Amino acid sequence: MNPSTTPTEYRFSFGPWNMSEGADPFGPDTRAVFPHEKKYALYRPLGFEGVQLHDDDAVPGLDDLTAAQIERQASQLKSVLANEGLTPEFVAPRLWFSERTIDGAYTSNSQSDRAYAWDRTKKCIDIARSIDCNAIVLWLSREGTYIREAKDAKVAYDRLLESINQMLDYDPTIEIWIEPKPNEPADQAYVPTIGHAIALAYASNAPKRVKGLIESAHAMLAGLDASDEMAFALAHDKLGSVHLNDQNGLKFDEDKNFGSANLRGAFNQVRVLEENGYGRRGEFIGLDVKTMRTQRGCPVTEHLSNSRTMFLHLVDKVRSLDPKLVQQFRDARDYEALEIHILKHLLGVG
Ligand code: 3MF
Ligand code: MG
Repeated sequence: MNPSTTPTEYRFSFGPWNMSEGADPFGPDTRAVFPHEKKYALYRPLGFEGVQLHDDDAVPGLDDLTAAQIERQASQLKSVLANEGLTPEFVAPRLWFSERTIDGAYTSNSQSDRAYAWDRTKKCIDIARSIDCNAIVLWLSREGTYIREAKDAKVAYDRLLESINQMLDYDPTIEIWIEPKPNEPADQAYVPTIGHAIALAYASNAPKRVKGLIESAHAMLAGLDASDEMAFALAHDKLGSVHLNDQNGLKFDEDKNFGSANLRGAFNQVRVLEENGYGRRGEFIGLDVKTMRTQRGCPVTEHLSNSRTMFLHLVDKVRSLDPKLVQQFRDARDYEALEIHILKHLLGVG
C-alpha cells in the first residue's frame, strides 16, 4: 500500500441478470419478471454506475435481427444508459443458450456451429462499438467436454486462440477479457484458471489487448485462492475486471454475497486489489451475486447493495491495517503473530 497517494474511489458494476426471478434447475420463477429496461434506473440509487451486458441483454433476440436493426436497438440502449448516467463496462457474447452451441461454440465439433459462434461474436462486437464500450468478456461456458474423448483438446485450444485473434483483427479497438471457470456447465472447461487465460493472451496477436476477468467463486471452484489469482493477473497488468462473490466449498456455482462464506478470503481479495492500485484507471468492482430464491419482492436488490457495502467495509479494514506491523511480522517470520493480528483486526478486537 502506498499511503502517500489519494485513496482509490471505487466504482461498482453488475449485470441486469443479477436481479433474477428466482428460478433454479429444480423449480420455476419465484418472483414476477422485472424488465431489464426498468433495471437501469435502479443502478445509481443503489450506488452502481457500471453496467455489464450480455449481447442479448443489450439487444434481445439478436440472432433474428439484421445488422441495421441491431444497430438501432443498441443506439437506443446507449441513450438510456447515458440518461441514467451509466457506463457500459463490457458486452459478452452469450454462447451457451442456442441449440447451435450445445457442444461448444469456438470449439464445437460442428463446422456450422463454429460459424454461428463467430457470427454471433461479430454481432456482439458491433453492439459494443455502438454503445461506446471497448471490452468484450468471454466466459467460455461450453468450451470443454463432458467426456474427454469427445473432442481433440489440442485442436480445441488452437481454435480458441484462432477465435481470439479473429476478434482482435475484426476490431482493433477492443480488449478481450477472458473469464475463466473450471466447470459448470462443462464437466471440464478448457480455460479453467487465469493462468490459462493469460497464456492465451501472450500467445495472441495483440497481447496487450487480452486480459482476464476473475470471478471469486470460479477461482474457488478450481480449488484456488481468488486473491492469489487476482495477484497473478495484476502482476501481468491483465486484470480487466472482477466478479466478486463468494462460494461455500466445492459445489455448484453459488454466486453468494461477497464475504458471506469466507470473510477473510474476501478481505484478502480487497487487500490485493487495493494494494495494487486496481480501480485507479477506472476499472470497475463488478459483483456477480445471485438473488436468493427464497427472497420476496420484485425486483430484489439487497444482495447487490449488501455486497457493495461489504466491499467498502473491507476497504476500511485494509486501509486501517498497519503496514509497518505486517512488515515486522513478515521480517520476523512470525506468521502466528501475523495471523492472530489479522483475525483480531477483522473482528475489531484489540
Ligand atoms: C457464469 C458467470 C456468468 C458470466 C457472465 C458474463 C452469469 O458462471 O459468472 O454470469 O459472468 O456470463 O461473462
Ligand atoms: Mg461471472
